[in-house]
Amino acid sequence: MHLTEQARATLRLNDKGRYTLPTHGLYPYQWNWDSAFAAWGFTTFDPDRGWTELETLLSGQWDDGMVPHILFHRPDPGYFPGPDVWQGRGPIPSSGITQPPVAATFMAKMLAMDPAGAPRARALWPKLHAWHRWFMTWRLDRGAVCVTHPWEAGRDNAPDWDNAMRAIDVRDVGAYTRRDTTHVDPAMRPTKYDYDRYLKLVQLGVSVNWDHGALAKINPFRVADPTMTFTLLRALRDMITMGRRFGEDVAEIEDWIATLEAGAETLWNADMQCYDSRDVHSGKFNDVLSNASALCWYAGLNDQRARPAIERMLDAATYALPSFDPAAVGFDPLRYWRGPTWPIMNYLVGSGMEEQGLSDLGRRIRDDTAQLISRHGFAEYYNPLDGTPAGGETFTWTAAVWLGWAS
Ligand code: 9WN
Repeated sequence: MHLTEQARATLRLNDKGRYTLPTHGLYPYQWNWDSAFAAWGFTTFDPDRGWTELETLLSGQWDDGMVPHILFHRPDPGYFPGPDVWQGRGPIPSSGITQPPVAATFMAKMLAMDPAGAPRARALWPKLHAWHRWFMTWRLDRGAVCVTHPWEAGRDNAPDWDNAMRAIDVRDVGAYTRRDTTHVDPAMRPTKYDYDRYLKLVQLGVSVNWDHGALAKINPFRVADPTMTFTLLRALRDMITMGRRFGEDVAEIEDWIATLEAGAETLWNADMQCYDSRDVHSGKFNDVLSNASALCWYAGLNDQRARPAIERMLDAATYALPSFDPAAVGFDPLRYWRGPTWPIMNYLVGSGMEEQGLSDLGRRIRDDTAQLISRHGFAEYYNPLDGTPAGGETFTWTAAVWLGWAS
């Protein structure tokens, strides 16, 4: 079967009717940013199904505007922590945190591919607007967007969180059974040290019924994050373009963009020459060079300062952009967000580079991603040194990246 047909078959395989799983087994629910990729991937061959995906995602929106990172449509014992642990308070059982807000940007892409979907996009626009307002209300620190849980950033065990994770007291976290390590090799996954802290943060959220104001007061983990800041910045730009077309008032969004642009500058680590996460409690940078810095171009910033460090990371890898600097202590080419290269990030970074005139680097990331997929299939992520596929197989976002960009 030709790869494009295989990619379509992968989306169909993971399709649960109105939403798409990232992959069977390991991730048996609807995840937020995965779903935006699924919607876009479907739109390349079945736009109606693409729009339905976004509609389902936004049907899980909480009263306060937050769109959860996981929607637990149907219980599945194969994943931990499930709905009973999270106790989200939305219309559909959910987690209590969100994920990088890429959905508006993918909606704009879908609209360009399928202009007939305009009425559906128009109906979703206010919901996305409310979600973005939620970020601006609850999550800013000096204009940069904060995460309150490593899972929220979508880059779970990235070294960015190591300092903040150390401050979490896990003595009373209790016993629990992980399920992820029954699906994939534990060497590719976050450690027990990480999971104890992930769980503790969930327990803290539940203890205040996911009241964002109350949680901010007791949460030891609050990190201003380039991924969140840059994805929101980009989403807002796309919201303005779509909002004008739909006759919406976009003045407020223009103000938000100015706030986030100033906030992005507070994430520039001049010593490291990269955008870096900043621990809100200590006020210090984490001194981590990761692929998140390279999202500045996706955010619409024409920033030449960030190029040399990213180019160094690319040169140190054989395939595409590693998630963590290969020259740094602790780089691990197989362990999740501490080294591997990820199609989801490669697309966001690579397409942003192409838009901002760094086409040589963007093309390189695109070609490498295409090579990884054609040699090793639609894996969740890959070893950037030798291309070994890792994590879940038949992965939705990798299939979508093939259909929308790499093919
Ligand atoms: C926790 C589904 C998700 C992705 C994240 C990725 C991973 C979950 C997990 O899988 O996180 O949210 O259990 O490891 O890190 O980016 O959305 O694919």
